[in-house]
This record gives sequence, structure tokens and C-alpha cells, in this order.
Amino acid sequence: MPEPHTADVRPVRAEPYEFPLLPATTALVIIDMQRDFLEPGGFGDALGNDVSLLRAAIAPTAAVLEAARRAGMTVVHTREGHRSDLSDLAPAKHRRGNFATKIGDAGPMGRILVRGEAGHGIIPELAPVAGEPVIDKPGKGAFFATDLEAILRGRGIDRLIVCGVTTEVCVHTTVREANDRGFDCLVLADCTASYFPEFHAAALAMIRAQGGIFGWVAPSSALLAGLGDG
Ligand code: C5J
Repeated sequence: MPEPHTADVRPVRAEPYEFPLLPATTALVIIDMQRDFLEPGGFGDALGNDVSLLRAAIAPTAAVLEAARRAGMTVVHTREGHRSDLSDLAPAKHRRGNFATKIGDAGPMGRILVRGEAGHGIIPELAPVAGEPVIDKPGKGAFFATDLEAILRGRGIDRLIVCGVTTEVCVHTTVREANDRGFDCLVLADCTASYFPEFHAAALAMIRAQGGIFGWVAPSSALLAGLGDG
């Protein structure tokens, strides 16, 4: 792929410094915006969390998704979950937490964190459209045991805009994996969320610290302005 002309770069106001957005080689990656994490009766709820805390990320992410589609950017969605026979569920992950309701158990939205169940689905506000890859991942990171890297490389993608939940778990793990694979990541602060506001703040601080050791952080308004949508 030829090196892009610098005139195509749209600088996005970010921390620790401007993120060089190049829509043709940038993918919007939306992590795990599933009913299991955002709605009562799912996995997040079973772990004892207040799932309403994640809902603030929905509207800004929907605006970014619309802008990314208009700009012709690659859009990728991920879902955390497991095969119905749980053969891809590590025993350690299954045991972890010692909660009464575990992965694979029946809940109000079907079996918890199992592919094909209602709770596993992406919330309707952010539903994928035809042509947008949906990555089913058994772990926290979107690169672990998935074909995400092959899909991104095949499209010539070298930078990612990252949204989704939760900031310090699946978003952070994915950003770390992406960083080690040579992708530049911009994490949108208001398009990510956590059950723990203090973890959200710390996770974003870790990404942008030390000159952007894992990447960049910006509000969605800065990305929309960069895309000419602000
Ligand atoms: C968690 C995720 N928190 N998507 N998953 O278990 O962050």
C-alpha cells in the first residue's frame, strides 16, 4: 500500500498530542457493546455491577459510528462470549469470582455470555450493518483467538479509534494488544465506560501517560471535528 499523502491526514485534538487521523487506514473498533454488559440480567449484572453506569457511552458512540460510516471508514464490532458447549471457555475464567450465576447459566436474556443468546447481542442503538465485521472473542482482548488482526491487515488498517466497554477490561486489553502489534490507537473518553468511574479515569490516564505509551485519548467531539462532523 502506498504511503498516504500527508494532506489526507486530519489532525484530531487529543492527549498527549494530535492524533493523525487518516480515514482510509483507520478502523473504528467498538468493543462489546452487548446487552450482557449494558442491560439488567446479563453478565455485568451477575457480577454485581450497576449496569446503568455504562449507558452514558451509547449516544456519543452512536454519533461516532454514524460519522465513521459517512466517512467510509472500516467499522468493526466485537462481542465477548462463548460457544454453547463452552468448549472455548477457560476453566479459570469459568471459576473466577465464585458467583451464584456463572457464564453459561440461564438468565433473563438467555444463557449468560453465550453466542446466539439474546444477551450476547449488540445493543440495538449500535447494531452492525452489512459489511461490518463482527468479531466473536472468548477473551478480554479482541486480538486473542480471533481473526481481527488478519481482517485489519487485509484492509491496510494501521490505526484504530476505540470505543466500548469496559474501559479498564476489554478496551484496555485490546488497546494493549493493538499497541504491541503496531497499531496506533485513539481511545474516545466519552465512548468508553466502566462500572467503576475511578477505573475509567485511571485507565484513560494510563493510555495517554508517558507520551502516549499505549496511545491517545480524546473526547468524541474532537474526532467528529476532525471528520468534519463537529
Ligand atoms: C468484562 C468487557 N468486563 N467487555 N468484559 O468482563 O470489558
